[in-house]
Amino acid sequence: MEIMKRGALIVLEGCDRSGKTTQCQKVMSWLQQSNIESHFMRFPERSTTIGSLINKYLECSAELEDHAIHLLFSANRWELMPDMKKLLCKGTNIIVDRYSYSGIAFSAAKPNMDLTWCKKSDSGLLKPDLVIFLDIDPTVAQSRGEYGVERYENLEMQKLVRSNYLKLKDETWKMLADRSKKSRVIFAS
Ligand code: FDM
Repeated sequence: MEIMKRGALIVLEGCDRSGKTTQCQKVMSWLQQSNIESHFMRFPERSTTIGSLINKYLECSAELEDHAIHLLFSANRWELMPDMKKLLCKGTNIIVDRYSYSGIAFSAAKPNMDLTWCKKSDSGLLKPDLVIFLDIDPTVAQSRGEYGVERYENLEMQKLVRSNYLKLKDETWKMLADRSKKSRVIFAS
């Protein structure tokens, strides 16, 4: 009997414009070139009904109470859990651009939002095997292209988000510091 090895759940986290999407693409292309079964996901996943409401909120075309939008971000992860479980069980690795840490770090950066409360709705989600945090000085991120288009892209918010991430990190996180003011290449082929 062939025993199927479970896939790995690898999460990339960081402030806005920290380079997560670029690095996810590099990891994905390396995995594909190496014939390692892998799937890319991102949160929020804006294509679902919940995701489209989140998208409107981020684009500032809808207003939602802070706890309500927090719970929608969380629900967006829960609705994708069955698909993620299936992929992992058949041995596919999943590379995820943002996960529950974004949910907590961003919501808890708002006034009157409590970090402990923000953790609760994600309790029980699949636990990542690896979290890679791309650390960037928020003032450097601010100088990157298209900054300021969406709701949370302002310096005050991003500084609070970064400090929340630092509260959430544990010894298992891989911290990658930004060493250049330009885009970094950490997974160059
Ligand atoms: N964001 C993302 C949250 O506030 N909560 C969440 O749970 C998640 C997953 O949405 F500003 C925020 C973080 C960021 C925005 O932007 C999504 P990108 O460019 O799609 O990562």
